[in-house]
Amino acid sequence: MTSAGQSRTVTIGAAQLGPIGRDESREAVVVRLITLLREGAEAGCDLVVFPELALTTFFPRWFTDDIAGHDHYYETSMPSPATQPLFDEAKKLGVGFALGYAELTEDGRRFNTTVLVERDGSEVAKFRKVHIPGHEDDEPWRPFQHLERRYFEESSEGFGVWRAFGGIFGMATCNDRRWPETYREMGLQGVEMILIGYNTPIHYAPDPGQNALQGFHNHLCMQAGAYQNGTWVVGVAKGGTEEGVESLAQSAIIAPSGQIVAQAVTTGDELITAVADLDWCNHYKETLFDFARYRRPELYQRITSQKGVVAPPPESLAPNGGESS
Ligand code: CDT
Repeated sequence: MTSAGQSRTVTIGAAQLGPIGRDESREAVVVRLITLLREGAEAGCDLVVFPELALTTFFPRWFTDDIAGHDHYYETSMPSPATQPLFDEAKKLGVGFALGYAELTEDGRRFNTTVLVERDGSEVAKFRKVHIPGHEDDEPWRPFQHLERRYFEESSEGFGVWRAFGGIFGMATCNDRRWPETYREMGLQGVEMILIGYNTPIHYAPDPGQNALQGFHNHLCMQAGAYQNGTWVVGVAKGGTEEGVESLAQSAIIAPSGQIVAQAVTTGDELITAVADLDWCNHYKETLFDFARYRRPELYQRITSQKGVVAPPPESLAPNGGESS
């Protein structure tokens, strides 16, 4: 509640998707999206959030010599003839949505993009994924590949926020959620709800010891980001076993306290909802995380001036041989 006593609430739906097969048409997927959207409308949702790359299978798991070999997985316009029915239905129902897709621009650039659309059908913004994980080149030793760095360019647009749905909204995509800078960049712009779609394979080839922790790490980073910035976070999976690859589900709606208030229980198409009070953010933004009062940016210079780790010199090179005086 605000001090004046009115509450600002957004009824939010996280529309988790199960697998999308490589031969499944966009038209068939859009039917699934519309089913979830209608369920959201019945539940009173203002906004329904779909996952990353929600129109096709997760194609970066396959190598093609020529990058254009995967062009058919990209959208060259949004809406497109195949996605127009989703836009039309959302406008008719008065429900906004966020939709992740592969974007191929007119000048041939490839981004992992999310579009945010208001309840009246107007586009609020497009967000292009900033942190692109995985690898660029063929690595056939892996049971499956994660070639996002071959098929997508890193966005240099950063993390914007937009006034929409009666609050301040931001977006991030999958791997972005693991980086604290993602949330803090938006936190410093007063964000009140961050929408995040993800495709997270359970098997992590470079270090399979992390496999069993995928669910823990997913919630750990989003809950921390929510709490440390006093914001709602909506994490939405494309989960289940897609083309033989098992991916994490566990979509979650997280309050500014860091608590999970709704969580998916299946690995398939499933809508979870919550009534999000945006003024709850202020309990954190105006107390422990009163940035203007407590932050010390003058002591955080490395965060923007340095990319990799610069460790102290080895003890043998230290002026006093590493002995503490
Ligand atoms: N889609 C996406 O960004 N997935 C990554 C997998 C990392 S493993 C290469 C993630 O962070 O969940």
